[in-house]
Amino acid sequence: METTLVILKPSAILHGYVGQIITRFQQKGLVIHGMKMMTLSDEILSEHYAHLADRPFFPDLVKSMKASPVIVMALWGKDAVEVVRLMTGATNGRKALPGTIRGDFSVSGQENIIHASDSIESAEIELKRFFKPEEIIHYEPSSLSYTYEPAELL
Ligand code: IDP
Ligand code: MG
Repeated sequence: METTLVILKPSAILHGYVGQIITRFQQKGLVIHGMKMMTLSDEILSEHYAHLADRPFFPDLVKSMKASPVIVMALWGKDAVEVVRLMTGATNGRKALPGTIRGDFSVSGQENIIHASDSIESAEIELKRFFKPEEIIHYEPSSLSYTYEPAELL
């Protein structure tokens, strides 16, 4: 099993899409192990988007991530990192396939509704960036045997 980080960005919060997005993750079978609302600082955003610091849109991106509080989530499940990235869709909402979260809720390259960790390594780093250890609470719902086949639970 893996845990991945999702951020519901201001474009999700300000449009009122929070419930619909969380519902998608839950109906897929992902388990919420952590969730909180927070305001992002320049410091945490510079760290989180360090790979984009020299891009011309970086100041706009930081401003957009501070337009409202965000909701950060730790989602747990089999291959959770890959599953959530597939559900997220391509970065640009106009290119993201219908059926994905970005494909269904965004027509923008920047205002693309959610962040999702792009690898197991990134997920580990990003979960530590946004959550204190005690804010991630591991539990296994009793429905797990209806979510996965027995071999997948090993
Ligand atoms: P990802 O969110 O799909 O992993 P990244 O390349 O890591 O994509 O970019 C992080 C975020 O920066 C994107 O989700 C989007 O909000 C923003 N971004 C990326 N490329 C562009 C762009 O070309 N114009 C405007 N914003 C962008
Ligand atoms: Mg990324």
